[in-house]
Amino acid sequence: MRPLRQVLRGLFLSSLSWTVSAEVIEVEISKYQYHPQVVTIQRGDTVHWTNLERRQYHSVILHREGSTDAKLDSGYLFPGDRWNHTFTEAGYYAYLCGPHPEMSGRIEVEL
Ligand SMILES: [Cu+2]
Repeated sequence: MRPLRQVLRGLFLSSLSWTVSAEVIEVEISKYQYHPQVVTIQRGDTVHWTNLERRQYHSVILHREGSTDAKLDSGYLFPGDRWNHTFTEAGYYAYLCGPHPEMSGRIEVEL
């Protein structure tokens, strides 16, 4: 068994590297699509969605595959609106647009 001090140090270092490496990833919404449609990120990263349409509103309804957590819903994003979410758990997240369920995207969060 590893000494407690070593374990704590490991935890500290991993949380530190999280903070240092956390990134913001942009996803644009235009022409009824999310760009890019699939994004691979690291745990702790934040994804920003921005609606670049001229007139059409969209939304982001997100859930982690296999989880029973409530879905996250951005609400309507009108032209120029932004919404973000920070992913703290690894896994595959599928999302779609409330008004246009044929619009879909995916976030893959690596450990
Ligand atoms: Cu939409």
